[in-house]
Amino acid sequence: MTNKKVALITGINGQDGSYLSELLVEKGYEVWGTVKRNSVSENQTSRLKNVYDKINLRYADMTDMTSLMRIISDSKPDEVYNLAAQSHVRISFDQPVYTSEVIAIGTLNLLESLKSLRPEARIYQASSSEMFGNNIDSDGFQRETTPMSPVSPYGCAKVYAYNISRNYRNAYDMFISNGILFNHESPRRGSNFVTNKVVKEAVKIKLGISDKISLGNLSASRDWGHAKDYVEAMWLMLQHDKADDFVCATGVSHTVKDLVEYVFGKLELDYKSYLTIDQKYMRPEELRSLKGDCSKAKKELGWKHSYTFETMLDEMIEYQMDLFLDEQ
Ligand code: NAP
Ligand code: F7E
Repeated sequence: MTNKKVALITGINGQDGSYLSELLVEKGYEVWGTVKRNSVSENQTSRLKNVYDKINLRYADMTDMTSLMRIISDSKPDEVYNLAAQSHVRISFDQPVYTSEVIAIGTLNLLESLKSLRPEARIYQASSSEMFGNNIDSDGFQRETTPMSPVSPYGCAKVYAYNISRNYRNAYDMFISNGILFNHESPRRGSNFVTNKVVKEAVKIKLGISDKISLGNLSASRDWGHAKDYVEAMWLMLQHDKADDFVCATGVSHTVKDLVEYVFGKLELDYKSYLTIDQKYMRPEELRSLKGDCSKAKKELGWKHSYTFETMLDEMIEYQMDLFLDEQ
């Protein structure tokens, strides 16, 4: 018998899952996580290398309720962090049904499984600023009370997951909190998201490995924070005295053009010599601007971010530079 708290993380090998598992292992939790079957297993757990020997991994898929029931029965979690998703917004236009099955029905599969097998578990639902679409309050911010009108299949599926989580919280008295997280990045960010794509391509140009970068909409703006700060907020939400919904953001917004200028400038490159615009990176409908007000999380959870846009990008640039120099 162990007195350790048990945490179950769906999508443990994603960007956030990897940082969260490190945080929870450090806090003394017994950590379990789901990994989705891929034809190539090499590198699938590369983000987990710091904790690989200390965690319990099981194959499971959000679309396969039996696999979720199995890992819940085996792990008997006190806390569940539902992070699994097809998380790429533009790809959600190419795969709208799959994206909805994983995020919307997948979340319902998980909640139904927990309602039957582990109703006392505290549950974190990974909700997203993409749910707001182009709604902005009159002071220029989005917050917990901002209406939601999503502009992508991903955003629509996340709104369903958000609503069903609130419904299960109220209907069945389950402890379920939504973290409405704005964009958060890190050296572990997938390289087809714009921050890591820009960093990686700029470093390749700097090292003479490449001479161009193609992007889509440069005028969209985002509130970018660091994943390490945001997983701390997930944990705080499940330690709170009541289940609730919280925005996590930095409150500062930059355009994609600002991002490109900063990264290329840091590497002493003029981006105009390398950049082309490619329509294939444009979205059928774009979310134009995000800037979050996280006053509620600050006040009620005592959460605050430590990284800025600049320090987060500096860390990503340094990481990519070291990676490419090691390979050469
Ligand atoms: P990520 O790096 O894309 O990780 C997603 C995880 O979900 C991966 O482990 C992935 O496995 C897994 N997954 C995908 N499809 C699955 C399925 N059908 N069944 C089981 N697992 C599946 O995303 P992230 O940045 O860590 O984000 C974590 C969560 O927060 C996601 O729900 C995302 O939508 C949400 N979110 C992210 C942000 C952000 O800016 N990062 C902001 C707001 C909300 P594979 O790698 O094997 O595909
Ligand atoms: O795009 C523009 C693009 O794909 C950011 C996910 O974690 O955050 C993320 O979604 C902006 C968009 O992130 C390229 O049009 C220009 O305006 O990095 P992104 P996202 O769509 O904001 C939310 C909160 C989530 O929940 C999601 O899971 O950058 N952009 N050119 C580009 N974007 C990409 N990917 N690639 C380009 O070439």
